[in-house]
Amino acid sequence: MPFLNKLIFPLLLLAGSARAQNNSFTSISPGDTEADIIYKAAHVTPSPRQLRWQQLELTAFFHFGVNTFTNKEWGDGKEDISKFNPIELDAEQWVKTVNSAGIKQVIITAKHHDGFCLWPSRFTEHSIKNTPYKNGKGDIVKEVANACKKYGVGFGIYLSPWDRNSAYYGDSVKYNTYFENQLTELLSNYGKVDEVWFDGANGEGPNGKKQVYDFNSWYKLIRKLQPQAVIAIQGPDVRWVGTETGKGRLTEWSVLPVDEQQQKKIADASQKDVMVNPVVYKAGEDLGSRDRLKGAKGLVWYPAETDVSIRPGWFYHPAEDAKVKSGQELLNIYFTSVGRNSLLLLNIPPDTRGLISDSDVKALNNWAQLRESLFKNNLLKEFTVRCANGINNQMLVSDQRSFWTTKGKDSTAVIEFESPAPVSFNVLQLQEDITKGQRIEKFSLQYFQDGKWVEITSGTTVGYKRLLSFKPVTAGKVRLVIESSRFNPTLTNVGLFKNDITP
Ligand code: FUL
Repeated sequence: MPFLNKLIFPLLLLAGSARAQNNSFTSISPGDTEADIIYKAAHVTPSPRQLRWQQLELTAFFHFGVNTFTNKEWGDGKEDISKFNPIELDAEQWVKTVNSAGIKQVIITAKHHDGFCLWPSRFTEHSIKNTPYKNGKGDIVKEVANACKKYGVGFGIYLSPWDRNSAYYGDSVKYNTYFENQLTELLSNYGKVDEVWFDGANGEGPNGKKQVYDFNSWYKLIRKLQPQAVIAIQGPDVRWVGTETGKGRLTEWSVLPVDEQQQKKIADASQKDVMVNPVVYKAGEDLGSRDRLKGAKGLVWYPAETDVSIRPGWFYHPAEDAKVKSGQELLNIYFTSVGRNSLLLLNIPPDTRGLISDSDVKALNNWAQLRESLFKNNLLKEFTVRCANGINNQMLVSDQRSFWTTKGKDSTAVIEFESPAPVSFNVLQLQEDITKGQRIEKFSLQYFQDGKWVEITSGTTVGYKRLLSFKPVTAGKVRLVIESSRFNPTLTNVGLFKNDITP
């Protein structure tokens, strides 16, 4: 408990003001029964900043820096920064390109592990101010922030705590002050910041020493200067899904035991080496099911983010031009990230010119077209909806911004959909109303054939969005069976879609 006190409770205090207005945290008392815990879990909801973030669905990373010019993934901080000169740099091209593919927020690597700053920081010489770029007068953080403002796109910063250049690194007090100064510059000089992304990697500095980070002070500073910003990964608002494959868990809860927010736990699980074997999740692996919640000291809304690069590396490497993920591969990733109750953070690294290269632009456009054609027509719109214990049944297949739920205390339901003519479909989309919490634990989709109901597909969690694809089925009568839920289930939408190219 003292250990927990030290690491968790400062975090909770920071979330305090937000918690007064919402229910993103609940404590568990020693006397709470299993049923009490599940009731509490069903009523934990996102904070306003988390809700906005989850509704974005898609965000982008721009990994760009001195590594782009040295062709490295992790720089060691000794790079010759006179090589940094992206003479055609056009941040508007970056932002427009990703935004036209449906991405609503971007994050720029203001400083990666090598310590090089893309803005003219007053606190180091290892920055853009000492490069040939715009004769030392450039500021790429500002260029990206301005482009975001112009196109109405959210703006976020990645500031690596691990800094392989700073002489202060490893001298905890000095480095923490240095970091806080840099963070203050970024949070004060570029307008609204919507996300701050702290990486979990924590290696050695130039003197071989390891740094003890003062995350709690940094969180306080962010809450003070940019209260709307979510703090991701080494932070209290957004959790790393735990793999960079683009494939999240089949069962993904946003309500977790509070110790999943422990700074040490996050750091221990993060990347230790530049090359890692990808974590591949098996069915049944999850962080928030009933068994996992037993013994929790508190429950917290802590949604997952799936980060993956459009290329094998995070930074641009010419040798990877032919290895850009195709629109179809990105669609598969959309299903295994957004479609598994996680936000997708897709990295698109600009090249040495300072532009997103043609191959990446093509793949992004193609991905957007595939999503657009797949999701444009919800076939259930023509169906009538029946559910004996349901409230707002017909709303499920309309564009209305409301939610469906069950009467009384019913935690199960059978929702039937019927149309005069059979239709063919191969994708199911479900969305819970997460402003009420995450509740559905088990569901199945069935169709009526030869006098009986036949299962098409089934799943566990839904959350913000669940997508399932299957072999095409043709039917005029289908039903969604909610087999188990933590409290009255809610849904904002049920969709059936047909695509000729199935993931
Ligand atoms: C990792 C870093 O080490 C990678 O270089 C990259 O920035 C990725 C998003 O996070 O932990």
